[in-house]
Amino acid sequence: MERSLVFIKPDAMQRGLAGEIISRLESKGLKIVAMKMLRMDKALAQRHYAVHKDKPFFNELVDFVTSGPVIVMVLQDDDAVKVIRQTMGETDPAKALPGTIRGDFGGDVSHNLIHGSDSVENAGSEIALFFSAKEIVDPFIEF
Ligand code: DAT
Ligand code: MG
Repeated sequence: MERSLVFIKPDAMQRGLAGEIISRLESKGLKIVAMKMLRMDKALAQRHYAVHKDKPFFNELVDFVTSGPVIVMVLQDDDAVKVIRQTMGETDPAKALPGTIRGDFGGDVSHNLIHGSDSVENAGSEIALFFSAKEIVDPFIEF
């Protein structure tokens, strides 16, 4: 079982796409094991995107992702990281295949609707940035 950090970015929230995006991820078999809505402050956004701190788009990225609320989730499944990245599509929506979230709902490279961790290792540190251990709930339900 693998876990990944996903958040629905402010553009998707503003466009009313949160439900559709969550629905696609659930339909694909990913289990929600943590979820909350928040507005990131600059410090959190800078830490989350620290690997990009020397990129020319860093300030624009931090401004965008702090511009409104996000829904942040921990999703769990076998191969969660890869499955989520495939469901998201490529970073640039213009290059993302039809059938992917970014391919179907468009936007541009700066406003691409969704974040998903790119490796198991990064997923672990990203999850720890947003959630404490007790906020992550085991998805096993006994009726
Ligand atoms: P991803 O979100 O697909 O993991 P990434 O980690 O390379 O992509 O970049 C993080 C975010 O930074 C991305 O979702 C949007 C923004 N970004 C990436 N490349 C960009 C570019 N060339 N111009 C503007 N923003 C960019
Ligand atoms: Mg990335």
